Amino acid sequence: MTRPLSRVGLPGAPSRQAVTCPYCFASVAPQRILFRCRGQAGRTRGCAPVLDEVLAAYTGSTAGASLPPVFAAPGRRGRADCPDCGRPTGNRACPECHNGLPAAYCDSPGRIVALVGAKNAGKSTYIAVLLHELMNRVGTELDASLVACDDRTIERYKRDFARPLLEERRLLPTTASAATGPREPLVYLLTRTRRTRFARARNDSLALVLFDTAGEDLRSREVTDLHLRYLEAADAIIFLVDPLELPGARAGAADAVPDARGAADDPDSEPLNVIARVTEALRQRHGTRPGEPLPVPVAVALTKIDALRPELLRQSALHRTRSGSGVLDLDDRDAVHEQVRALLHEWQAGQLDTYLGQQYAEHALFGLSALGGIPEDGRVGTGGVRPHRAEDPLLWLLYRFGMLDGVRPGGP
Ligand SMILES: Nc1nc2c(ncn2[C@@H]2O[C@H](COP(=O)(O)OP(=O)(O)OP(=O)(O)O)[C@@H](O)[C@H]2O)c(=O)[nH]1
Ligand SMILES: [Mg+2]
Ligand SMILES: [Zn+2]
Ligand SMILES: [Zn+2]
Repeated sequence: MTRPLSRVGLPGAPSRQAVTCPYCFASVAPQRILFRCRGQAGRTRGCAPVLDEVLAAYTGSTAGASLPPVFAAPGRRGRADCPDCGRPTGNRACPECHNGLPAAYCDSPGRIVALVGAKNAGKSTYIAVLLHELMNRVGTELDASLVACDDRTIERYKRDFARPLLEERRLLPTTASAATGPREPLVYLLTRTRRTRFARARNDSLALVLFDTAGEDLRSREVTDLHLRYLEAADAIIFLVDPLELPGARAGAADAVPDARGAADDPDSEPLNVIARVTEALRQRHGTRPGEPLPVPVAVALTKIDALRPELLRQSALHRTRSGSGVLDLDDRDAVHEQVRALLHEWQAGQLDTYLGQQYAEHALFGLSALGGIPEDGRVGTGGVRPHRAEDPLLWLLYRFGMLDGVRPGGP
């Protein structure tokens, strides 16, 4: 089974490692990170805002790009004095795209989690629900706060995810290709307070960078440049698979489930082909030889398990709810992994499991439902959004990153 990665680079041990910008995915040496003047505040004098053209080019709009200037400085303990107005500042910015880099992010190299999957796999729905769970129930369970790193993330999460799906209960539209407009990741800092018996409370941070890729953009080999950089920068992958798209799984679908509208007769959108393209991108960055497994942990989750026949899941690990005690239950983890593996083989999708085993040092299988029920007429089903095991892949990744303990309730 799984062992946590070494704690190298995690908070506590300040690192001089390069920081990957969560917005443009450039790898930046710490001494190259810029400072941004804090500007005027009340009666305190400081630099006036000016249009930051680099930032405006990144966001594709001048709105919100009028800010006090950035400057390069050696800085001490993350602070420097503005050369123009003399005010000290601790605000940091990426030298490539000028987006703000939170101090906690610069101190602890962010973990970038890439979320991928074919068209219609359930990615956008999953992002909406996962973030909501982390801000509420799961956040409370883990003693973790999830804070957006910029105002655009807050606004876009509300406008494009939470309001339509969670408030108005409308299904989300198909994500438009990045070719039709600039796309930006949602950037959050997840901070966990850990209280151990002997040590004082300690905070661990993880940057959660979610980029809602359009399934359409992962169809072709010419994945856009930003996608490629995103995938190359990923420290972990969550790969979503719609079980109803798997060859043998239709028979396992509940009667109420309409025919799949996604990949059915498009080989480029088959889960195996999508993950193969992602794997190629990762290999370029890691420079591994073809036979060598990639070190990036990959969580593969079957989405929409509410749409499977109830008898497929009855009395099974997937059907249970997690105990929810702020640790990863490794017995439960093994049981779910084995059950999903068995389902994949039963559905003539064992190839997927075999391929992942060959290409990645570690992959873990999951089954989840973001909505908790079959939607009707473009709307969430009558009980509202009731996620089931949606947080499981993330909990496993936290465990792999050394931010969550694993226990075996049934003994070692
Ligand atoms: N039954 C069920 N259906 C779901 C669930 N999540 C998503 N769906 C269905 O799958 C459809 C596609 O979900 P999206 O989240 O838009 O999929 P996507 O991967 O973002 O698709 P693209 O943006 O086109 O790449 C939704 O409109 C729902 O009909 C779920 O948990 N249960
Ligand atoms: Mg989408
Ligand atoms: Zn200044
Ligand atoms: Zn950047």
